[in-house]
Amino acid sequence: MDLHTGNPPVGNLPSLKILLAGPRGFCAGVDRAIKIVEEAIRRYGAPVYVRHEIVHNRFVVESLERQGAVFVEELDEVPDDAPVVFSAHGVPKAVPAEASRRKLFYLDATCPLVSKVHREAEQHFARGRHMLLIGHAGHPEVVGTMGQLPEGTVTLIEDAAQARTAPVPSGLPLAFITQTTLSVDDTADIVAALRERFPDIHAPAKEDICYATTNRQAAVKAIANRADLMVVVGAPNSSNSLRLVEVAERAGCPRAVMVQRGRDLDLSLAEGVSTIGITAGASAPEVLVEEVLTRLRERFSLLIEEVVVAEETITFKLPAALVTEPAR
Ligand code: 10G
Ligand code: SF4
Repeated sequence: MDLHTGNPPVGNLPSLKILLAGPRGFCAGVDRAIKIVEEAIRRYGAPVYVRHEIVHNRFVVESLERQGAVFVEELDEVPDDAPVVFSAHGVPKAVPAEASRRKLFYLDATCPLVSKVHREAEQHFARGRHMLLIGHAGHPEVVGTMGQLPEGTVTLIEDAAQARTAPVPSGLPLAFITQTTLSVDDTADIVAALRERFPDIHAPAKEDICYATTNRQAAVKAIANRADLMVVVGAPNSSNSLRLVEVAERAGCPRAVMVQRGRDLDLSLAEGVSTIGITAGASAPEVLVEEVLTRLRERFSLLIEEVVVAEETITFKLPAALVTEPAR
């Protein structure tokens, strides 16, 4: 019996075991960000501009484009009379400041868990601490978090080697904060190196790596050593999805690949394999996981088992302007 469809094995197709990681796919911050764009289009009409991909997924971006969203990278591409939404990854303070100066109507889809890190950064700064931000250079969340504070007050730390050697200003108390989508294990190593070098460093009261990142990595670990191949549905610019590929391989899966769509999966990878694990990054909708299953059904009769390591019930409210304010 095919556990996913309830159907018996199809024809003479060879059977293939599928382990579906749970949780996988959309997190609460992504769900909220997409709803913000959809609701803005509904209230204000197209076009609604979005600064940066609302989340790092082409399928999501293209479906919002069809509804009337226009994606740009910078605010100067937004006309004065159009609403603009800032992406879920967060923006430097200069962005809303410039939007206000231009009297643009803007909605901030920054995930509340990223905004929480922004506030931590401000509080450390207010207490005179120099900040070490653990994260990946150039990633929009890192750009946004660094941009909460004046230039030169945050040092980016990308790995344990930098934690041991990066120059920091002398005589100032230190604190660290992190990007929300990092590898839990790599970050633990980096934090250990920082604590060894700076025993008095201030740490976040509660993990900056978010619940969704933590749960998706734990779910991959739970199935990695039972799978011959791990398929991660996600995009090459999606930090949290890239981490799932790494986590799978480090947790004992012989091979992990990322696919954006079902059609991207090279079926020859599944030949001679008995079990495939499947997960999806926080920005990848479940319909794309279903595409991967449909693709595999071209050659195999699937036996699907879902392995759930955590239940997620968290949701985030939409910005007040979309709940209370009448349409313009
Ligand atoms: O994993 P990253 O940060 O690259 O983003 P994403 O759009 O792929 O997934 C959702 C995560 C965020 C919005 C960053 S907190
Ligand atoms: Fe928010 Fe975490 Fe999702 Fe980022 S990955 S949008 S921090 S819930």
